Amino acid sequence: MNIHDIRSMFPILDQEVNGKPLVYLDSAATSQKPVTVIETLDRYYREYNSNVHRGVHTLGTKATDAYENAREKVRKFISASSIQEIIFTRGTTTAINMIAESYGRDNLGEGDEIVITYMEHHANIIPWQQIAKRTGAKLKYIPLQEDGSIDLKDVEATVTNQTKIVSVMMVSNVLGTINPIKEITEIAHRNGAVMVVDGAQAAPHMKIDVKDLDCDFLAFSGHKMCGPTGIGVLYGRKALLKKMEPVETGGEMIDFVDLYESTWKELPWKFEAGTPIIAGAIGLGAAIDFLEDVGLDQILEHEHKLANYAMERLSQVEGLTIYGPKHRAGLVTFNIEDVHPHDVATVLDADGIAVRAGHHCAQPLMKWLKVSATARASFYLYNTEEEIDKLVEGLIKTKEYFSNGF
Ligand code: 7TS
Repeated sequence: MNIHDIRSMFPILDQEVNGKPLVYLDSAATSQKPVTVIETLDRYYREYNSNVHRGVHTLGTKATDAYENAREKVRKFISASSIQEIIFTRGTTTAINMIAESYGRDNLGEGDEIVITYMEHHANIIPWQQIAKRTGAKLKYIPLQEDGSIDLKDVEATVTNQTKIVSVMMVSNVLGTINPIKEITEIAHRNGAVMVVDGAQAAPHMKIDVKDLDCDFLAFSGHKMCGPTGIGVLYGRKALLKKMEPVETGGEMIDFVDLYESTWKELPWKFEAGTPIIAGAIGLGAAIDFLEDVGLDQILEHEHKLANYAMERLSQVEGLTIYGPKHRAGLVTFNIEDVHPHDVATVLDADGIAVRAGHHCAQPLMKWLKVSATARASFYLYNTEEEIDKLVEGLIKTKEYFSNGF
C-alpha cells in the first residue's frame, strides 16, 4: 500500500483544523482509526450486538465467535502459544496493574526487589510503588546513559538474585529509545526474576514475538495501534497465569458459585470478570488485520525514515534541543530555548499541527532530563515528510513569534 492509499483509509485526516489541513503528530498518545475498524464497530452494533458466552441465541453466538476470533488474531499477532495466554483488558495501564496486583501480591515479600528503569511511563511505575509498599519489596531503578539508552552492564548491576520482577518498556514514549528487551529478559531469568514488558509504544509499530523475546508478561493498548479506546491486552505465560489469582471477580469468570466458596473458569476467562469489552476486542481484531495487510515491516521502515528525516530537519532549527538517542522509534521530543512547550503546541495548533506537550506521564524521566515538560511529535504509518516540513516551518514561526514579542 502506498502512502496515498494508506491516508485515504483514515477519514479523520481529511479535514482542516483552524483553516489548515490537519497535521496529526500525536499518535503516541492515540492513533487514528482506519475505515475498516470504524466499519467493524458499526457493523457489530448495527447487526449483532449481543452479550457473549451466555445463552444460545444466534446473535449471542455471532458475538461470541467474533470476540473469541479477535483473541486468536491477538495470539497470532504476538506469536503466543495459546489463546489461554491472551487476556483482554482496558489497556496497558490495567494490564500492568493486574500483574502487580496478582503476581506481585502473591510472589513478593520483605527483601525482594522489583526492577524498572528511569524512562518508564507512570503506568509502569506506580503499580510497582504500590505493591512494593504493601509487600515490603524494594523498588530499584536501572540508570540511563547520557543519550537516554540502557547499557546492559547497568542491568547486570541492578538485577540481583533478590529481584523477583523486572519490568521495562520496549519503546520509550518520550525518548524513542528501543530497549534490548531480549537481552534484559535473559538477565532477569538468569537471576530468577520474571520479565514484564510494557509494549504500549512497540506493538503498533514493530513485530513482537513473545516466544522469541521469552518474556513472561506483555501489556499493550489497542487505541495506539489503530484500534478503539478501552481495549488492551495482557499476555502472560500460561504456567504463571494458571497459578495467579484473578484481580476482579464476579460474573463471567466463574465455574461454580456456592454460598461461601466459588471456583473459576479456565484461562483466559478467569481474568475477564463481568461483561467483557466486546466491541473493543472485535475492533482490535480489525486493527490487527489492517496492520498486517499493510505489513509491520513496511510500517517500521516508513517510521524509521520519518524519524531520520525529522531529526535531520529539526537539528537545523537553532535553539532546539532534541532528547533521546540517535537510533530511535518514530517520535521526536524536544524543547525550544526560552519557549514553554505548551506555547509551542498552542502556536502549532493554530496552523492545524497537533503535537503533545507536557510531562508525557513520565515525571521521573523529566526529572532525569532536568526539565518540567517537553513537546513531542510522534509519527505513524499515515504521516509524511511534507508534514514534518510543516512542523519545522511551524517551529521556526514559533521561535520568531516569541523572540520578536507579540
Ligand atoms: N506505557 C507506555 C510506554 C505508554 O506510552 C502509555 C501511554 C502507557 C503505558 C499507558 O497506556 P494506556 O493506553 O493504558 O493509557 N502513553 C501516552 C503518551 O505518551 N501520551 O499519551 C499517552
